[in-house]
Amino acid sequence: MAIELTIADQLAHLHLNRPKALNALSFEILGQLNTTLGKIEEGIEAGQVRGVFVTGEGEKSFCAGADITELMGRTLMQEHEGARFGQSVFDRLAALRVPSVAVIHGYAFGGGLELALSCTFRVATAGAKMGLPELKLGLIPGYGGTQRLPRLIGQDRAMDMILSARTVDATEAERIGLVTRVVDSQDPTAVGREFLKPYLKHGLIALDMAKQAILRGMQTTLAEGLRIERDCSTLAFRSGDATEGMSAFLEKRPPVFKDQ
Ligand code: CO8
Repeated sequence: MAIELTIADQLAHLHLNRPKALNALSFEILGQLNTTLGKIEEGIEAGQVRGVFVTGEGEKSFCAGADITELMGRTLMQEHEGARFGQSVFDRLAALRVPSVAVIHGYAFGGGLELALSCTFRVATAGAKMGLPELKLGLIPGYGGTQRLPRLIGQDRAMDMILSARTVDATEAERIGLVTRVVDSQDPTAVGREFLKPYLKHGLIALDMAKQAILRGMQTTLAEGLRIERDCSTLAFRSGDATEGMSAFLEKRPPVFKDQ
C-alpha cells in the first residue's frame, strides 16, 4: 500500500509511501487515500483520533503531484471523472471533524500541494519547495488548487503562483501565509505530533463547530457567515462539553470533555 495509516496517542498519521516516484499520486493511490479517510472518520467517531498529520516518505519529497505518466494516457472523459474523484477525496480530508496538518518536507508540487491545501494547516521543514507547476505541462490545477489557494493566500498571490508556475521556498511560503510555520526539525513525524498538541485538549464538538464555521463562512457572504456562526455556536452551547467547560472554569479545575 502506498498510503499507510497509523493511529496512536489520539493522532492519525497518514503517510504517502511511494518514494521512487517522489510520492506522486496515481488514481489507485487516490482510491487508497479515500478508503483510509473512511478509517480515520471511524477513528474520530470512536474517540481514538483528535488530529491528523500527513507526511511523505523520503528526504526529497512530500508529494510531487499527480502521476504524470498515468495522466498522459487518459481520455478527456476519464480525466474529467478523475478530477471529480480527486476533488471529492481532498474535500473529504478538508471536512474531517478534527484539525489536520500536512508536514511538507522536500517537494510539494501540483496535486501534492493541493493535498496539503486540503489540510487545516501546513508546516514546512527548512528547504521545502512548493508550487502549482501545472501550466508548465499545459494543464491547470485540477484538484482544488485554483479555489483553495486564493482563499488561503489571496487572489493576487495565487494568480502569481499559478500563472507563473514558479516554485516558492519555505521562507516565502511562511511570509505569504501558505504555511503556518517553518521548522528546523527534519523529522516530519515529530513535527506533525508536536504541531497538533495544542488542539488535543479540546472536545470534538467544539473543534468541529469552530472548524466548520470558519471553512463554511469563508465560502459565503459575511451575513451568511454570521448565520453559520450562530448555528454552530448554538450547537456547541447545547453540548454537555460546554456545560463541563464552563463548570470547570467556575470550579477552578481542568475540564474533562466527553464529546457529547
Ligand atoms: N508523476 C510521476 N512521476 C514523477 C512525478 C510525477 N508528478 N514527479 C517525479 N516523478 C518521478 C520522475 O519521473 C523520476 O522517475 P525515474 O527515476 O523513474 O526517472 C523520479 O520521480 C524522480 O524524479 P526526478 O529525477 O525528476 O527528481 P528531481 O529531484 O530531479 O526533480 C521534481 C524533482 C522537481 C519534483 C521533478 O520530478 C518534477 O518536476 N516533477 C513533476 C512535478 C509536477 O509537475 N507536478 C505536477 C503534476 S500535475 C498535477 O499534479 C495536477 C494535475 C491535475 C490535472 C487535472 C486535469 C483535469
